[in-house]
Amino acid sequence: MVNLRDYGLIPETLPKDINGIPARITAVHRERYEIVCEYSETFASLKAGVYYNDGLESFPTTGDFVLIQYNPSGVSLIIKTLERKSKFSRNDFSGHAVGYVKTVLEQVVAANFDYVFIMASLNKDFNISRIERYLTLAWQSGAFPVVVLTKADLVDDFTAQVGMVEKIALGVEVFAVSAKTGFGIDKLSSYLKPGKTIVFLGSSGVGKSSLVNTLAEEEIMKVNVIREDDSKGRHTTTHRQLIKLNNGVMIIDTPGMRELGLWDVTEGLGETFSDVEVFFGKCKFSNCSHQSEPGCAIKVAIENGALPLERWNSYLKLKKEARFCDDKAEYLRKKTEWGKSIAKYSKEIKKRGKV
Ligand SMILES: Nc1nc2c(ncn2[C@@H]2O[C@H](COP(=O)(O)OP(=O)(O)OP(=O)(O)O)[C@@H](O)[C@H]2O)c(=O)[nH]1
Ligand SMILES: [Mg+2]
Repeated sequence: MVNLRDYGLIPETLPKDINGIPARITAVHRERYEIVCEYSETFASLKAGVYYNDGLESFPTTGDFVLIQYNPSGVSLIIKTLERKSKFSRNDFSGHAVGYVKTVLEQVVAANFDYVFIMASLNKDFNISRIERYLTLAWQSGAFPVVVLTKADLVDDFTAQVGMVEKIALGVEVFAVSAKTGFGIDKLSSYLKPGKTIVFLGSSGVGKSSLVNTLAEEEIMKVNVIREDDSKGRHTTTHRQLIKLNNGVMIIDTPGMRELGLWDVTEGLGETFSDVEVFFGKCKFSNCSHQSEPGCAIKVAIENGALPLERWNSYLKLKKEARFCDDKAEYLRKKTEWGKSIAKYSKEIKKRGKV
């Protein structure tokens, strides 16, 4: 028997009078879900009437807790997605998603994690604004970010890079590690606690799966042996997978994302850029646009070095994107509502015609 507490479930938080039994999603395939429940690790599919017809239930994702009707001799049936304590969600503007407003606009890609390990490689593609972007996403998710700089064995001195990240990752711990030599891994121990779930985020090739294997002390995840100056072997991990290590910690390994755009980061911005936002409200004019007005606190802070210009530019860039996301989401919501009312109206017309 599996105890789902070991998988992070707090049974006391389950809704009262539930149908079915709880389970956790460990991977999502096209139509099949890998799950773990008290009886076994098994497969499940969605109950169509719940997920497709009325469209009110949010589609499960890796890390989700769900309720299932257990089938001991075949595929179980997922009947409900339980409330999430944290999530990464992407706004889906492709128009491919089906369902009503809630599901059209939100594609949840991982759920119920405690920490986000933002991973970037020390030896190349070291990019501060990408880390800022990940930090914003992480704060937005409801979990706690940690920055893990990888491949420490390939650089002689990483103190400058760690310092640069520490400057922008306010209130967040920054570690340099090597999955190859084991350097720095012991420093992560305060996050590697039984029952906790950590999601690994970062570009392809930074060493997410390698770190899983080092922590697991076995080859759980496939890692391609690539030449360091070669881009071959990228996108080795192809789907998100929740792995439970022997020490009880769970990791959601993710494929490196090519695009990090179009996530709604409105809330996460305030936390990531708290050093920028302290200057707000200090301008001479309360409606200052921080462009050329006299007495602009931002302008002064940039001039006297209190606010680095790059930091201000990053803030503006992400803010613009968040606003675009908000507008677009609102636009699509209205459009969907409008579509629905048209459909209702034409149904009524047809009905009247029949009478
Ligand atoms: N030298 C060195 N190489 C590493 C380290 N960690 C990972 N690598 C190498 O980097 C390459 C990519 O590692 P992966 O673990 O597959 O990277 P990933 O982030 O999981 O990549 P995707 O699955 O494509 O998103 C492999 O060739 C690893 O051997 C490290 O700490 N030191
Ligand atoms: Mg991988």
